[in-house]
Amino acid sequence: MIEKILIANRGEIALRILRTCKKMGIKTVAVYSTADKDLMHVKLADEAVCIGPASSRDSYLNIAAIISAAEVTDADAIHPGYGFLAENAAFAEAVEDSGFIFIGPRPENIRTMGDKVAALDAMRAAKVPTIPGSEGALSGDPQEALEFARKIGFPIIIKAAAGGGGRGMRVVHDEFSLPKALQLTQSEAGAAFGDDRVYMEKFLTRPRHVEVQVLGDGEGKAIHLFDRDCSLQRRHQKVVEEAPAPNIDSSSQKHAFKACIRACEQLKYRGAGTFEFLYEDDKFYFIEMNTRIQVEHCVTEEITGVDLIEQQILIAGGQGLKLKQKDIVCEGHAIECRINAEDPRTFMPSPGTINFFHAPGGRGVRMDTHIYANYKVPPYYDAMIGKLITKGRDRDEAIEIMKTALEELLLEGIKTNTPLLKDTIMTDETFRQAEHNIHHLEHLLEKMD
Ligand code: MV4
Repeated sequence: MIEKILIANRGEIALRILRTCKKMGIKTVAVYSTADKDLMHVKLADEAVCIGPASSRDSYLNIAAIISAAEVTDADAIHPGYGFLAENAAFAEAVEDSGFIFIGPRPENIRTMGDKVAALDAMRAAKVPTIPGSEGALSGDPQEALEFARKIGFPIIIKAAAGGGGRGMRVVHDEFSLPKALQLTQSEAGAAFGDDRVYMEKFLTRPRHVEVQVLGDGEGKAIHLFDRDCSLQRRHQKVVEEAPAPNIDSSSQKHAFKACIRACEQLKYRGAGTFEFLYEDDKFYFIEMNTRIQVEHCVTEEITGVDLIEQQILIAGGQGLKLKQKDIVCEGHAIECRINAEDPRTFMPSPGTINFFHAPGGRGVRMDTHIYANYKVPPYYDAMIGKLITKGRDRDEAIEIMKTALEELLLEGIKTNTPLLKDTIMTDETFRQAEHNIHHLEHLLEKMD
């Protein structure tokens, strides 16, 4: 039984986890850096431990400090949230070796999904559709690479096995550029990750980013909780997400959902996970699996009514997965806007004191944020200060509620991306028709200036 959870994170997700702990009658331990003593969840937690200075390297990424905090407070389990140590297999291992429950997958599954070559091997074994490519690491021989590329057809993309989330990849358009591109991607990967393995895929030119939420019991049973579209992004930072993914071919979708469940069953996957796909011409292609709760989990909660953090805690506590696939129904449509402390035109971070804050509300509106009036956004961490989520009977209604909610969101003292969300994105005809792909927002921003 889990009676006390240490929350190894900060900001809105730390508060999100704390809320579910309170609902479940579980005691909470907040850990915080010296720059974060005024965080809302630190005030609300049963106990709070300072784990180091502002720099995340010395606090939120300090494994020894976090485990010490769990020891002195006698916590039973550690929830890593997202980012920081959430997908660090060595952390999950250290947590378990110290006698605590890691609220997440087994370290071995985290490690497999961190190695994109191993992840693709696991997916092919489970018959999850992948992009035509080298099916394994390239040897580094330019002749071998050229043969793969000719078979697949240009353009191709070379990706680092240790990369992911847009790091360590290079698009190649012709045979002439291939040898240099191969060498560069390899040496950059070696320098950045200490692992120079790379692989090749056909480059899809106008895909959507569609992902599937899953829950596994760790013993070979798993369910899916439908999909999300996260195509609206800039520089690999998602800006707007929604669930379910609109305009998806229903037969391809059924196959993708079944394949995700099959993969979880083969891996004996434990807890919450996300299968990321590129979706083009009515087909799904697996690219990566995330072994954590994600920022955008809220839109899935809104359409299914499932508290995903609660499910993570129940599974980690050994209560298994009580939910059956037939219990999971998709109702309505949800949209999430990420609210960032940044200049809406230049995207420069805008930390500082929030002089005034009014959160939007009303039917179909949820705002997950840790901010409050006179809170000072520190300059040391991610610019995301909250998420505005709306839910409607259908996509059009969710968008209309979002427009009203964005107008109602009042925040003074720092710059935020609210004007971009309200005036540019929610009124954009391509977005409103759900005809956008992963490049759309960047094209839209180019046209603006
Ligand atoms: C791709 C691709 C096109 N073709 N792979 C970028 C992040 C990483 N998760 C994988 N990424 C991509 N892989 C092939 N074979 C295009 C991207 C990509 C992308 C994917 C998802 C969301 C946003 C993106 C932005 C640029 C490129």
